Amino acid sequence: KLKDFPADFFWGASTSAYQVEGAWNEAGKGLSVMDVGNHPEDVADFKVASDHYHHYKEDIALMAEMGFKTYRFSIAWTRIFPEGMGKINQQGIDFYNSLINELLKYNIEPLVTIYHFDLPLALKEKGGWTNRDTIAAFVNYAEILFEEYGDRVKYWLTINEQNMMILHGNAFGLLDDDSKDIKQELYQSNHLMLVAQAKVFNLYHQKVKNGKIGPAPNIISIYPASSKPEDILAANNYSAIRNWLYLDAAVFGRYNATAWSFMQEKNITPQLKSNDLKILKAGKPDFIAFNYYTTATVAEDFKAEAENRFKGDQQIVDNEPGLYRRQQNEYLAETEFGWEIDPVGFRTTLREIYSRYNLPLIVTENGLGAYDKLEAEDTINDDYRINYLRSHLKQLQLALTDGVEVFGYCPWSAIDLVSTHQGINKRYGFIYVDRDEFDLKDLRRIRKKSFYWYKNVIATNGQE
Ligand code: BGP
Repeated sequence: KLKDFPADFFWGASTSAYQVEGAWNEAGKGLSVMDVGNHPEDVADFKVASDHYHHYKEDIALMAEMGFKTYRFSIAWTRIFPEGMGKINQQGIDFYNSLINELLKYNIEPLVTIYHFDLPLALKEKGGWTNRDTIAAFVNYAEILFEEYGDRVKYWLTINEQNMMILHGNAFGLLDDDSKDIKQELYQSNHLMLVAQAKVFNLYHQKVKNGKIGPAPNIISIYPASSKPEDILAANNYSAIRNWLYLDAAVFGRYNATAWSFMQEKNITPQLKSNDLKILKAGKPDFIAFNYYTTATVAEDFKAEAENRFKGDQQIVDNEPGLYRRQQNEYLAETEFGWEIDPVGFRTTLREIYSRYNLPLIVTENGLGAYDKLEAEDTINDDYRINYLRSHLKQLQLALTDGVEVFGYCPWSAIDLVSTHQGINKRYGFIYVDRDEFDLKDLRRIRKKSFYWYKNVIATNGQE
């Protein structure tokens, strides 16, 4: 018999500041790396995005209409500290006060990501995460957020998808493109982010007694391409480097041996200061948030005959010479954007995380990017999205039945927003935003078919 979703389950959805807010240079906001990044020319940048900055009341009213219990959003570091540190921008503080109060008006619990890819440009210019001063800047920024909003925000996420920022080469603009040894600098950046995160866990627990904080990496099950022992070893390598490195550091305060020896072998071990490991150990999360879209299937590296279908970013993420190479999974269907769809892998992933860390879990992203079509009478028939989410929820419920402790589900995304590398027409939302890549039209909000479906999911606590 299936276990019911807990009565106080956090049904909601997610967004991030630079992808949804727009108002990129308004109200005292400073520039972030996302505002100035090498954006592909054929897709929208983040300057206007969904203009949530000016539409947030309307957007939150729509979330309330769906019955959201929680809303996961991120705070733009550069609205609070235009230069990353130093002078505070009061207009930025005020904006998030209004947004949080608007949510509370509808009894929607704010779930706040402190840092979602949008490193302040001023910090990047001083070396970004390769500069130890960025640790202090991040801790100070977090401390201001706890002081300003900690009375009303009870759930915090430190860093969104730190693992993707490291594994995607320099796709998130952390470093200068001409940096000497990108991989080494990325793993150094990774280390400083881990230390900064641990400090923030610690600080939060000292300062605030009745709230919770956790990390938010992207975690997925990794399959071996065959039962060949070398392929199984490849999957084991990839899991250690892609998934567990980040969560082991966050939860246990240490690097796992496989990840560490990988860094040694590639000559990219971070420089540790004597206190770093102590700091890592001292900071503990209260829960684990994670993002899940798909799984990955890998083989041992030296199969020349295995044509690699995965290009661009994914090639960087999923190929590591000598250790693993991504393959297509012949059993899985794909989205229009070539992402494999794997609901069963969601259950496996939930089990893997829970059994390794034994902490409560919340899903902070899961969803399907598609070219939605606005049809007559303002309808969007996104049955593909409903099917994707329904099949994942089914597996989530099976994982609950397995005994995995999950306290919330926040698909990506609450409302259409600009994809990190693929523009506005790769849509994920329950709410359509009427604009194109380069024609802003009127930015009208329109309820998709999935909007009504999700409303019913929430109203029936997952029964539908
Ligand atoms: C995650 C990010 C989100 C969002 C999402 C969808 O990696 O945390 O910010 O972008 O993926 O990805 P994409 O926009 O590339 O389709």
